[in-house]
Amino acid sequence: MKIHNYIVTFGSLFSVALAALAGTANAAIIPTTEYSATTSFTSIPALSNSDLAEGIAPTLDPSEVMEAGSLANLTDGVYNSGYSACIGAKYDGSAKVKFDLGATKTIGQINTFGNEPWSERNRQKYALYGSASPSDPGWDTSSYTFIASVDMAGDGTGTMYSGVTIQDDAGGNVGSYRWLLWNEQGTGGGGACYTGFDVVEGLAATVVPEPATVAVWSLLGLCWAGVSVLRRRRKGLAQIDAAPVRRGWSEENRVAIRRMLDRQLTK
Ligand SMILES: [Ca+2]
Ligand SMILES: [Ca+2]
Repeated sequence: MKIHNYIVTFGSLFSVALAALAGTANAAIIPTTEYSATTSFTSIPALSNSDLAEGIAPTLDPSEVMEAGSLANLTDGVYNSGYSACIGAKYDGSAKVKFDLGATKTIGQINTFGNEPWSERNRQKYALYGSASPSDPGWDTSSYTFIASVDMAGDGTGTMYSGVTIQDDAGGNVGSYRWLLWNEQGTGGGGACYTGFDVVEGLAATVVPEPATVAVWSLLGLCWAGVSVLRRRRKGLAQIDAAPVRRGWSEENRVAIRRMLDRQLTK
């Protein structure tokens, strides 16, 4: 590789590092949504049967009733095809469900799955809140930290399932919470039906360097690597220059050898 190419490469890496540095300022918890005719999604992680919410019993706001199904279908690790967990029974556009993870956990993703036993019921629309309180924060959203809101475009007609994944767009965690308050807000058809609520464990909350620190050290590392490569190249060239060069016979020697051979042959 020529020195010019090294300079271009270092320049590109420097730009990438600066872009990463700039990007960290805009990190946000962003929902991604998708309708699917089957349980196979392209942009939503598969339903998990080993997430932090698996097997726990969600509770419904005592002022609400189930429209159909059971909240246990949210945390059973399987896709349900019928009346899974249909909430918003009073058609008032709000039904809260609470999840207690038992202890504050680092959450990497929250993935929710809707299904459609009736038209439009797989359209997901809700706001999600979290709390790390050691005691039950109750049903008032103001006692929680807002995490994200979801309002799927379209009505999902013709598709059986819907998926939503809530993640940090910069690859970080969603947050550390014990309690999740899920405020389902209904759709045009009334209540919505869900078949999965996954709380996926995030990266361990150990000492994580600030993004800016990581970027600076990465840049220093790249510079050191670049200088080392150039040094090796220079050293290699100097060694070649200093090495003794094998030269051919001089004209004088050739003449002397020919004379010796001629003398031997004429004897
Ligand atoms: Ca699950
Ligand atoms: Ca289920």
